[in-house]
Amino acid sequence: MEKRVAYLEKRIRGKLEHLGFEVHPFKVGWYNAVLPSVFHLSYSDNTLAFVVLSIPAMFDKAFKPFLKSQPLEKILDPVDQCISHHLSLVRESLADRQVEIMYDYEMLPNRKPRFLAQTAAHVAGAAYYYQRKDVQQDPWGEKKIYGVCIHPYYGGWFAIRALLLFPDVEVSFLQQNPPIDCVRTEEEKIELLDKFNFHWQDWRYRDIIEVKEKYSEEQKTYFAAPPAERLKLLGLQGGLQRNAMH
Ligand code: B12
Repeated sequence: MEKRVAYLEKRIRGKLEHLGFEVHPFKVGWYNAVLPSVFHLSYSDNTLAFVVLSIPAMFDKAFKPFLKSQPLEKILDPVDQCISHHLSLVRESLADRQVEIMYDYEMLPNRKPRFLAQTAAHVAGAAYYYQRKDVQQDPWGEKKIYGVCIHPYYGGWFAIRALLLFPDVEVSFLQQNPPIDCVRTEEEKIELLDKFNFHWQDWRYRDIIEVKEKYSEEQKTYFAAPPAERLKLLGLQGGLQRNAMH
């Protein structure tokens, strides 16, 4: 790997890994190559980017401490605030570099997502993106079937949170590692897409492979609750109101 990439990767990992994030480098050209131009990132092919995932540990290592330490903005989602807090710290720590941060929930004026998180995770080798076209005997007829990424250690128990893009860093020799195709058989792929599309609320698609770690009961309860109820569950409603008054 190029020295500059290794250096930046080490700096970014140093800031994020102990908080329950994973970081995977890729080149914009790998991403643009599999997408039609409406979805292209408008940077040259050799531009360096990183995709940032949250893994199960993020909830205890980053999110709960964040809630205790930071005043919350009432209108923004607390997990999103936590993530943008930590990625802003990464940007500050790399003050000598221009860094563009893109979040998974950001939409463009044409109402398309700013970046396709699953495609980025796949081309970066972080998590295989299983799509309808990966199945030969398609049982779904006219139905719209959304694809889903599966991580080799965490199955579906993770989220793709952001891209960090370095507009002034061009890398020619970054090696592309293919994602691990961990959902091997046709039957399992069908089962996965079925569960993700028609039963995603029961979490079972996330266990399509054996996982190293998954969300705790507390984390599941938090994410399953309607947004207005979530902080109450962590016993933090009072804290939010107190902060919101200041
Ligand atoms: C809009 C959106 C939705 C919409 C529409 C879904 C959709 N896929 O279009 C709705 C509201 C339905 C939805 C629902 C859910 N979503 Co959603 N959603 C998104 C969002 C914001 C954008 C997705 C999008 O618009 N894609 C556009 C379409 C056209 O892209 P596409 O289908 O991938 O097609 C492209 C590829 O096929 C590519 N392509 C072509 N050939 C090839 C070849 C290769 C090799 C590759 C890699 C790509 C590629 O080209 C196509 C474009 O032309 C993403 C976050 C993001 N920024 O990406 C989350 C995201 C996809 N959702 C996610 C989740 C978890 C969910 C839910 C379970 C709810 C939840 N949050 O818990 C449900 C499950 C689906 C269901 N059963 O309803 C996760 C998926 C994580 C994962 N493991 O894959 C994401 C990534 C959010 C995240 N932060 O992690 N979602």
